[in-house]
Amino acid sequence: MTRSVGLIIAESLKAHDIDRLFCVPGESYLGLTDALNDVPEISLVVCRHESGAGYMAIADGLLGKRPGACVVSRGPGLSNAMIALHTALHDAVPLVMLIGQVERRDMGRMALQEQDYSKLLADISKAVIEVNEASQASEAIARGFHLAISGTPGPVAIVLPEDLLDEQSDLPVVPPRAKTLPGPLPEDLQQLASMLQQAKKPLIWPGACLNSEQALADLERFAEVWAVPVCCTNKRTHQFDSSHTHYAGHVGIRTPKRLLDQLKETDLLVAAGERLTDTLSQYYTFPIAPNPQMDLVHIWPDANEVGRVWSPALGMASDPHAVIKGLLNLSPGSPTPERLEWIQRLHTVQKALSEPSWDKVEDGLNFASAICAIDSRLTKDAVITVDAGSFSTFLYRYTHFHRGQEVLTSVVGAMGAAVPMAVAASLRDPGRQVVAFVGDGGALMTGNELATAMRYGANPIIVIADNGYYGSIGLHQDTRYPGRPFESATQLANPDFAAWARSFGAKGYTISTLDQIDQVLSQVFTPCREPIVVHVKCSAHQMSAWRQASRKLNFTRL
Ligand SMILES: Cc1ncc(C[n+]2csc(CCOP(=O)(O)OP(=O)(O)O)c2C)c(N)n1
Repeated sequence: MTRSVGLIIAESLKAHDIDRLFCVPGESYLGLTDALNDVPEISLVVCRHESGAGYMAIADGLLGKRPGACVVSRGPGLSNAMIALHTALHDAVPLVMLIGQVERRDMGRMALQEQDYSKLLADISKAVIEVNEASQASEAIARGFHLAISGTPGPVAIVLPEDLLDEQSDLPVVPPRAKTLPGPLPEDLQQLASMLQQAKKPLIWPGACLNSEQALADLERFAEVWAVPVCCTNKRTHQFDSSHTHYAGHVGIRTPKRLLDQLKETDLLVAAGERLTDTLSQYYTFPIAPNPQMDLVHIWPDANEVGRVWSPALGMASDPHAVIKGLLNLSPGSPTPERLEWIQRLHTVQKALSEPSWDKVEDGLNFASAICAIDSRLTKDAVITVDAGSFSTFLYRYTHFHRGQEVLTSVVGAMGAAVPMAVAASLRDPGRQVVAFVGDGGALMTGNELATAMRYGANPIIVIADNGYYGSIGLHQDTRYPGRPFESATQLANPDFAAWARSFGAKGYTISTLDQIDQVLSQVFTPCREPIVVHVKCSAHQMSAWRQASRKLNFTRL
């Protein structure tokens, strides 16, 4: 049947399980927005900023266990959306971003908002697919989705010239291409099994590429059967249940020394679908790059990544779930008493660090008090979205995460992810509890997506930790230049966030004192149709769960 390329693209997205497309509209892809009227299976979610659309697509993809998709306009639209490409690339999250382009006859003339995407996105995407032939439109979508999930997952850009979308074609929709999973070599699996049997203090770090429910259930069984403790790696705190006896704590950007000193005794570190990175490896010291101080086994589904920074004792270019399943079919032998003591010791140390104790501070709430009260109200299947900032240290320290929960964030630390991700999560599963945690800085970067929540009936709870500063950066300055002022670069003037929320039609509450916490939270954590914003007036002195500022700050709120 002859129809427009715009319609062929929409049908191709549907064939790839896309039922929700996040966008800010643009004149460069009118042929697609018009065609979507004829594909009712895809809902268009119109956002207030392209970064919001990109973050929502990332969250929707993670929850749907397939790439999320968004569409943005040429030049300026794409420029606003690039933060999502950056996060997807670093976090190894599949994402398909469609981008409008000028008409083909004008290319190279610097026509309105024209940009050469192959150059611009060369270092921030896995591939840029430029569609210049109607006959290749559907094939381009199939290739884009396949590339996004293959090897190291990541973002793919598909560029659609404006005039192409109105061209007619009778070509059929190209069906999705199956994911090809690399499996472990039998001899590598045997070697890993014998390393695990001989190790005195093995440790597992799961990561981005171990994310299906089944994979995480198998990881738990593997930990038990093979007697191996498991850490949650930087911000991926839902991958292993914190109450499990084999849970060995959260290793992230600032891992407390008490835990780190214990973990460093490991003689066999298995990074299972974890890229490692500078932040997780404590800036290349644990494991030491390039030659680790322990036996390192690096499992990642792309041979280019294994051995790129570290020289592992065993590198496996394999799907980590396939490795775990393979090990579950092999015999672990009996664990030694030393090994059992190791598991128990790590669990005890991490547990002590998450005990609900904190210092009282003068200039506002210690955010720990709010976090501990919220923790007991989080459901076992809550979606928790987290922005970048020091406030998140309280969440990662004091929350007792469960495996059925889902933590969504920009692991690489791009601000502005939490609110849009929470909106997307709430749309994906309206009955599920969705709670966003964001600082006062991040809240006003993408908090305008509250309007998107209102328009589409999403109802996340958004907790804003207002310490009056870009606190994380203030603390960095304080560490680098102790005693020197950092207010000029980091202090913020904030609105009344509860009133701000109400101006959108959402509900808004404020917590300023300890005795307001329970009273407010009991209203917040009851079923509600609207989004809810909880404005927590926090201490600036206690910006982090692990340390206070080295000197008295300007406590006057601007
Ligand atoms: C988009 C973006 N811009 C800048 C930064 C650098 N940065 C990291 S944390 C931070 C401050 C966050 O402030 P806020 O949201 O108020 O949280 P707080 O650290 O005060 O808890 C900044 C500016 C970043 N990570 N991402």
